[in-house]
Amino acid sequence: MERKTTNPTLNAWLDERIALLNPDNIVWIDGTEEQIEALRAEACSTGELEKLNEELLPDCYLHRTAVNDVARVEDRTFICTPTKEEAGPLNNWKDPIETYKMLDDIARGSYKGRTMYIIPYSMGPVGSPFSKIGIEITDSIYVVLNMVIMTRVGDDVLEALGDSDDWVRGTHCKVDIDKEKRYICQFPQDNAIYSVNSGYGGNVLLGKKCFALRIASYQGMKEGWQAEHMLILGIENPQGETKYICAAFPSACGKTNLAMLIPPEGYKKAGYKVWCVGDDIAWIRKGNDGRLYAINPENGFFGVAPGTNEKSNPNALASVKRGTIFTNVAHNLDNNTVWWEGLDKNPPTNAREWTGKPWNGAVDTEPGAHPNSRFTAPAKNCPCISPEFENPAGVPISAFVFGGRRAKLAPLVYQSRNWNHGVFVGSVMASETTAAAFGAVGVVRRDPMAMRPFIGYDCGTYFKHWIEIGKTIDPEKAPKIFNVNWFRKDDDGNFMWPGFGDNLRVLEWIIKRCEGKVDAVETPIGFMPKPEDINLKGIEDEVSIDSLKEMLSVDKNLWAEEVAGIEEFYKELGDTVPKELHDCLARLKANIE
Ligand code: OXD
Ligand code: MN
Repeated sequence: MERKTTNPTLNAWLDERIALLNPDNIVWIDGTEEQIEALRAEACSTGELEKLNEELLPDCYLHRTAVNDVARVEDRTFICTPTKEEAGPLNNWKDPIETYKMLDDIARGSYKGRTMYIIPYSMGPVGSPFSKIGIEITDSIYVVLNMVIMTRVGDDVLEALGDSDDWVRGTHCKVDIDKEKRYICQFPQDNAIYSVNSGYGGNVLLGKKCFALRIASYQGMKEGWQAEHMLILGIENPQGETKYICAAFPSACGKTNLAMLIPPEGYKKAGYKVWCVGDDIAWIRKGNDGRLYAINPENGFFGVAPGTNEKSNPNALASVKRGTIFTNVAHNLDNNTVWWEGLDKNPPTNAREWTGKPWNGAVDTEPGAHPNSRFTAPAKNCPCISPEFENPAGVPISAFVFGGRRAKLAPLVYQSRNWNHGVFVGSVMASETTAAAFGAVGVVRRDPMAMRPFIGYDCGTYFKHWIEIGKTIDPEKAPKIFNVNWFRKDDDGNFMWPGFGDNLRVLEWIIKRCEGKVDAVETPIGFMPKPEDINLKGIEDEVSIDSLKEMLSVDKNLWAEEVAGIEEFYKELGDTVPKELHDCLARLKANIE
């Protein structure tokens, strides 16, 4: 093998991997346009990618995964810690020694007849104090091309790494895409990830969920920082001052839409702007001034295509117009472009659906795009990408926002009383499931900080880490913590809040609270806006003041049920849930009685 580095741990690991996997060829990915273009051409020649219309979608490609391999697989995802307790009750656990052996047995010789690609990548701008380096080996060009969009790839990463041992070992082997032998395993103590028998994004782009959340959350706990499943957005007021918010939502709550929000007309006219720093993951640490700062460790968006349209997210739509890889969407054969449900009302009539079968776009047929079909788009394409996107120091965080999909219970917005109470609010986050995910519809799934599938260690210990972080920040400088619910429904089952760009009306109240510019009402669950402090100008026809009052009400009976649900959840999490959170629960219980 060509040695590209003197790094002893990297070279030893590669030697060992090569001996095990037995590739025909080995290619170091340097991220140069020349190399990437050659890989695209190769993938097109084998059918792994299809080149789309160069005029309408320059540098864009279509990929189809195996039909059994279309989403993250939580039941096949394991945290491999020395003891089961370290992984905690929410994670699937496997013994690390046995699991390495099992995975090696599955992967052994599987690169025979294939090429091993070695991808040096940085999560975060190369050289930023926030950033971390990973090496992923893979036998998939699709993975290489996605990683090149989603992370920073190239020789400068190897240079930044030097001879350090602080890098994440990532092994990806397609093997046979056998769903019975599919495993996505994280070894937090070893900085290692091992993924076999999948070719789908979240399972194989190891920088994303596996590293930037599961491994990084563990690193953060050990090293005093945080890796969170949060978007980061900046709100610039007419005076040109920008405040940053980090927000966590479970899947199917419109996170990417919020991250790229377009201000309502009135706000636009007044001079408000919204800037996207990140749509999925935030790495957070204390800056020299004692405030918390966040970076987006990613370099692109791996977004859900269906439902993305001119109204829901024009910025995302603009982002996928060039240099994008589409996965499992419908292929319009008339003009060699792509389509998905919810893009517009004109499905192509001469098309292939996501599996590649002929499709005529009739509404009563199967969907054209898979519900979890995706786009992989460079962040720099986004019209509202923040000027601070590449800032190695990150952006200062004014507020953390938690949210979920609750038809009745949670008000439009409330603020926690203090940091610990905010951690409590995040810890009990829950969302009613939608058709797209997790079996039954409308069931409340607890998803603490939207991190349920992504905490690389014990959940109660993760809460404790949040509490500890709070102890190190001056309360004056700590981000304020809020909860929002865009999904409240009236008794007829209609959504009460218009959502999308109008969510800025709620974020405006949040920012004003952070600046001490607006009062609030204390309620049993926390601080709530006075209805007149949420700006309804321009949407008076859609949202009456009475409706707003309803959205800001606390139904004590429902909250009593919620308390029972939280008690049950904390019991499931066991005795690592910190006392501070039990105290918050006791206070909530007393308040609503
Ligand atoms: C994602 C997810 O793909 O959270 O970002 O599922
Ligand atoms: Mn996500």
